[in-house]
Amino acid sequence: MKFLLLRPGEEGRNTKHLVLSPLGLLYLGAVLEQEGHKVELLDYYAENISKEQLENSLMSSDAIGMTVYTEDCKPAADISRMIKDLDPDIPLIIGGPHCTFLQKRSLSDIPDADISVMGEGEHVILDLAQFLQGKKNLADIHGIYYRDNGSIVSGKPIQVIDNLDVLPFPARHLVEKYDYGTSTFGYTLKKKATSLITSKGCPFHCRFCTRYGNFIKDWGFRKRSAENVVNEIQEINGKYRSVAIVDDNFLADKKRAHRIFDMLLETDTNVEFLIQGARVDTADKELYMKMKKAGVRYIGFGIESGNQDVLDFYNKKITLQQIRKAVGLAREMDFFIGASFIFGAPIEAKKHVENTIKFACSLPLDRANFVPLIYRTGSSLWAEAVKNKKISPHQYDALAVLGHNLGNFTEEELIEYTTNAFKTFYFRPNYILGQIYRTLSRKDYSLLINGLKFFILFNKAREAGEEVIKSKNEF
Ligand code: B12
Repeated sequence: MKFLLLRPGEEGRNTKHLVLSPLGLLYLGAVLEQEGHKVELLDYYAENISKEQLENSLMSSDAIGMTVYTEDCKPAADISRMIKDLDPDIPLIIGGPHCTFLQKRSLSDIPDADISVMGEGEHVILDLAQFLQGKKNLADIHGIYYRDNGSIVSGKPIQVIDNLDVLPFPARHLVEKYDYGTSTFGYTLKKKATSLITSKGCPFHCRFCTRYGNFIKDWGFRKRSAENVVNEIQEINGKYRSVAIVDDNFLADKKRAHRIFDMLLETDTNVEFLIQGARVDTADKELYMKMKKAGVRYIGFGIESGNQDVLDFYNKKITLQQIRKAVGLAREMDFFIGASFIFGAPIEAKKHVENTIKFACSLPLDRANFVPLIYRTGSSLWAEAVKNKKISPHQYDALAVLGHNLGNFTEEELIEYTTNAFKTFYFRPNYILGQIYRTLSRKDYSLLINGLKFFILFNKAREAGEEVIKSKNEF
């Protein structure tokens, strides 16, 4: 069979934030090819795909697999409609975060899809290939919803993949035609860039985080072995200059992290690493020095607040002291340091917001991202608010504002605080001089260019009175 894998996105999608390779689809491509199926991948994030181009690929395909982010529900539904207009009988399977978080509802959100897969797709897509060849019944397949005589029914319960080392490495050749890793304002990865995942889940339970572990039994914190990870890095060494490690919590198991970098230092790997999800409580000098030598260039911390009571409210289990130590160590290693902060916890008053801005400015950060708290499906805050009838169970997300009885600030105040935070953090002379020095010392002018782009866009948006901040998730 031939599978056409798609990552939908609206036109110009790739200008909104950093775009990394569609790793989820690359794993599906790998297991399908391993089973002897043909695979093609089209990524609307990486190129503007015409209807003719889609039709052309459809003609030689037996089934479609589409990854869906909640943010991209609309383009996903539009492209699904186009597919069914072009070929009403072609099976259309959806999967990815939106399907895993929204489950049954995902088939209503994407009315032209036939089957929705929750959780990991590697084993399920092979079962679905069997079904499409008449060798298996949908009712016997785990982790799916499908249409049956006009109603939406489920297959067997979701299963997770216990031993991640059994999975083949992602089929990166399917996206060799594309370029990834360019960031609009933040840190741009040296080309060619790819992404890599070494673990699934996170052992912590931050209350704002939309964790699959909150509602998928056994999702837990599962890790690939250090050997398996290093083998994959060696396989891509020479083909890719940079790798974004997209784990939710890559350094959670420090022993494994030490082993990975020890092994990398024994090889002649020449790759630059970007670590997205790092917790401050995993910072230690010996580990960071190994990371530096092995090619780590960027580290991103979830700092969230400059108030200990807010960190405790979020069950973040870190201290302000630990934050200072970790960011200080990362600066010592001359890593490019990004951090994200949240405003709007229901215990927060204006004083808390001011403390967080002051705290962010007191840290030697290269990029700070300030976002309003959003109660999103999959987070324990959202589940509690539903239980307390503050949010309807059908509402995917809700801003933490007074109007929703979810916070102490109005939407206008939240937007004013976050906009002001960006201005206060980025429009500091010592910050600007620091970035110019770092740009010159690193001879990496993309930082300055991105910084200038940010200033211009920030001012333009402010003059136009537009929101510059809404959900910008940028490294
Ligand atoms: C890397 C990453 C980013 C990067 C790059 C994004 C990119 N598009 O290139 C950056 C930082 C830019 C980013 C931005 C954002 N992100 Co993000 N991101 C991730 C992260 C950490 C890893 C994604 C990944 O590669 N996972 C590894 C692969 C193997 O898993 P996977 O993609 O889920 O695929 C598996 C299954 O889902 C399934 N599957 C997937 N597709 C399909 C298709 C079919 C047909 C089948 C059968 C199965 C299937 O099988 C795959 C293999 O097991 C995830 C969290 C996570 N751990 O997954 C969050 C996550 C995907 N991001 C999320 C969000 C909300 C965002 C933002 C909207 C945040 C914001 N407010 O701005 C933005 C914009 C998102 C966008 N549209 O791109 C949410 C999505 C929630 C949702 N309901 O859609 C996640 C899940 C985080 C979370 N816990 O909530 N993100």
